[in-house]
Amino acid sequence: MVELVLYGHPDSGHACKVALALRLSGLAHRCIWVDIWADPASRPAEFLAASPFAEVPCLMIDGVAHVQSGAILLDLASRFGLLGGETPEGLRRGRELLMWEANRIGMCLPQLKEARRVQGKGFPPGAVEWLTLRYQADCARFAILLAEGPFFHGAQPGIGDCAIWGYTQWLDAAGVAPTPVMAGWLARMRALPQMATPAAMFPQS
Ligand SMILES: N[C@@H](CCC(=O)N[C@@H](CS)C(=O)NCC(=O)O)C(=O)O
Repeated sequence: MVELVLYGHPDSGHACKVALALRLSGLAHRCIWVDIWADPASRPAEFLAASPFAEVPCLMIDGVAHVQSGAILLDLASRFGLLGGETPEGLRRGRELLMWEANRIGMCLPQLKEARRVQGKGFPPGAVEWLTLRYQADCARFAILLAEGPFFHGAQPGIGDCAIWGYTQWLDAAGVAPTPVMAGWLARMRALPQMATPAAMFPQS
């Protein structure tokens, strides 16, 4: 059996993407809480040895470190043939969704959330407005990509749904509102039996 160990933190949407994929996959795994707000040097030595930027998520697969949430999701889908990785078309769909997410909605939402947390401190004038405009454009693209749904991968959620969930779960914290299409998908995601709160995904040990 493959050993899967995920380093993450409940405030990291990137780590939540991978935790959700593991939960949906049904693959046995263990999550290890890493304090992303502490001095990186204080993080566990085995984590620092595995993650080149000392960032989460970092997924150990049989002792081999895997970083960058999108790359990890693609690895899981193709290695285990799940969450879109069952077919070449599903995998292509996953790749397209992940690239869109990383470049667009997964770029502006974490920044908007952070801007609210620090009350704009350190953000140049106009940055929040620019990010908000990008989010508004992303909302229209979200509807095009979801199409008839109910999930981005069709009848069942896949890696694309996990990636897009990562930060859309925190629209309130980012100070933006969901469109009706987005609200419907978020409700379906929340209703998944494998869904959990970020704190339950990464309990502090
Ligand atoms: N592009 C990376 C982003 C990872 C990232 O930014 N991780 C943040 C948490 S969301 C982190 O570990 N920050 C702690 C630090 O930089 O010290 C991915 O997709 O995995």
